[in-house]
Parts: sequence; structure tokens; C-alpha cells
Amino acid sequence: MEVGIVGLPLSGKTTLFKALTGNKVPVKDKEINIGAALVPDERVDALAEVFKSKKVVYASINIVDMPGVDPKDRKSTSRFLEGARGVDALVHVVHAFENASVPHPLGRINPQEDAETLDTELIFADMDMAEKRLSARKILPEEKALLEKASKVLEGEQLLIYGTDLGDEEKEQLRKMGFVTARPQIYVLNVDENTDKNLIEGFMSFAREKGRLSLNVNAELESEIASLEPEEQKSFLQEYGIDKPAVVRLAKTLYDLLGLQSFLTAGEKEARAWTIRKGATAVEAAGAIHSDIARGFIRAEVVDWQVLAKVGSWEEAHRQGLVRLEKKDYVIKEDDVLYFRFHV
Ligand SMILES: Nc1nc2c(ncn2[C@@H]2O[C@H](COP(=O)(O)OP(=O)(O)OP(=O)(O)O)[C@@H](O)[C@H]2O)c(=O)[nH]1
Ligand SMILES: [Mg+2]
Repeated sequence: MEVGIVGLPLSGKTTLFKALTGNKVPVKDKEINIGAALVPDERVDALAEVFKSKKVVYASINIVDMPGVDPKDRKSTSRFLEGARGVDALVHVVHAFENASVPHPLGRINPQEDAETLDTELIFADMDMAEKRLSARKILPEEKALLEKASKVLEGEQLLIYGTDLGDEEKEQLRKMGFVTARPQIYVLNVDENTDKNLIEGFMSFAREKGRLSLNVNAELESEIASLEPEEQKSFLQEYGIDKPAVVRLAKTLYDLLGLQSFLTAGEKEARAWTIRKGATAVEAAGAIHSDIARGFIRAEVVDWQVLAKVGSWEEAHRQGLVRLEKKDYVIKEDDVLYFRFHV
């Protein structure tokens, strides 16, 4: 999965990027930063410990951090948004922190208005792209029709993803063409200790009314915590009343947004979390690991991770009759540990 961080200038995008990537990627101002965020997973950790797994693999999300979209500098917008043209989803960062050494560029905190402003800029960028494509000398009639339809949605000040006149198939085509507003979006409200609680509440209901998922992150604090040792991280998060690190909460929200879930595999060689779509079947899960396993699928051995971690081995889980044998069309549940019997 790949996501793009977008937002107005100085909203804390790069700070969030640092929090998510654990400060492991050197960042540059005014440039696109790219890095991977590993999603810590207690299930994987527990299984790795039980099996003494040689390798531990968490789910990971590729993150593209883009320079701020500045309404006063539309020329740069298209260039900056190049990073967002191929991503699966946008993470839209909105400024709500109050005690920054760098104050809000507009001298006031108004996350709702900022969020609307950014959407407008993204709409302008897509209009620009549609116009350019429409004025190309060679254009297929179907493409022309789709672009004209998209332009109408944009002129109505709507993001393509919410365009009611566009079908799912058409939206998918527009995503392939690189339109940014055709991508699903979540808000990250960048808050700090001083942010007014009413302001946060207000933004949350604004997001709900728009039908958008949102989460609150203290990006600055979390980027600092992300540099600490794992044990220290835990106690700091607790101290600040943060339930789970930003990367875990973001991953959860993105999975909900994109209709994804995970399943697990565990053994001496490796303990691992895999990403599949919600509702995926056992044979699809097998295919996520290797096409040969899907092709030669016989049965999936399935057990809940907590059960497996508790009994300590596959043999013991079998002995106690805790492992189910499932066929190809079994629908995978979050927390399932799978072992595939296959033959090629
Ligand atoms: N107090 C506080 N300060 C923050 C927070 N997030 C970012 N900042 C500060 O705001 C300034 C801008 O942060 P960046 O992360 O560089 O913002 P950006 O959105 O990447 O900026 P551009 O890429 O230039 O648009 C920095 O001085 C940060 O330290 C936060 O959550 N709390
Ligand atoms: Mg930045």
C-alpha cells in the first residue's frame, strides 16, 4: 500500500512523515520524501517469541510526503503533486497545533476552512490536468467523454471520488490517469497539548458530516517518541494518554478506508502479517503469499493467534483439536493464523 501526505504549507506533513517512518529516513524541505512505515503488531511479536522465529515481518506502508500545496503558488502545486498521482490513498494533514515555534501561515487556527482550501487546490490541480489531456492532439472518443464528465464534477467543486455521476469503473480509470481527487482521503488533524478540545470536537463532526475518516495526531510529540527505544516509547505514549502510536492508528484507518485486513503466518522461519482485502477467501490469502500456493491449494489450517501463542506450537494446537481445516472459499478473519497445505 502506498499513501501520499498532502496539506497546506506548514501543517506538519513532514513531522507526521517522521513520526510514521520512525525518523529513519532523511528528509528534505521543498522536496518529495519517500519512506516505508512499519506497522508494529503485538500479534506478530507474540508469535515470533513463541516460535523463536528467525525473521519478523510487519505490514508496511509506503509513504510519500509532499511539499505544501500553497494557494498563492499554484504553479508549484502540479509539480509537488506528482508524488500523489500513483498512491492508493491521500492522508490530508490539517493544522490544529497551537504552540509551534512556526505559527500558522495565516495567523489563525481554522482546520475546517484549511481542509476546504486544500480540497479546492486539489480540484484546481485536477482541472488543470483534465484540460491538458483534453487539449492533446490525439485523444480517443471514450477518453474525451470521461474527461468531460470528470471536468463537470470538478467544476461543481466536488472531488472526483465523491462524484455521483461517475461510476466505480470510471473512478478507477481516472485514478489510473493520475487524478489526485479520484483517490480516497482521510484527515489527520495535527494537534498538540494546547489545542482547544471544542476545536477538535468541531472538526470531528465536520469530518463525519462529510463522510470522511479522520484521526487526531500530535505529530511533533509522536515524531520525538518514535526515535526512542520500543520500551521507552510505550511508557511515553502512556504518559501522554496516547493509546497506540500514530502509525498503528493510521494503518487501522487506512485499512478501513480501503477495505483491507490482515492475516498471519508463523513458524521458526518467520512470523509475519500479510495484507489482503476484507472478505478475501483462503485461496486469495494463499495467492498473496505465492501464486503456486494458490494454484496447488489443498486446505488451510486455521487457528486464532492468541490460541496458538498460548499453546505454543502447531503440534500442540493440533493435539488439542484447536486447528480448523478450511477449504478454498473460507472467508479469512482478522487474527487468523494460516498454514497452507498445497501441492504443485
Ligand atoms: N507544536 C507542534 N508543532 C508542530 C507540530 N507539527 C509540526 N510542528 C512544527 O511546525 C513546523 C512545520 O512542520 P513541518 O512538518 O515541516 O510542516 P510541513 O507541512 O511539512 O511543511 P511544508 O512541507 O513546508 O509545507 C515545524 O517547526 C514543526 O516543528 C505539532 O504537532 N505540534
Ligand atoms: Mg514538509
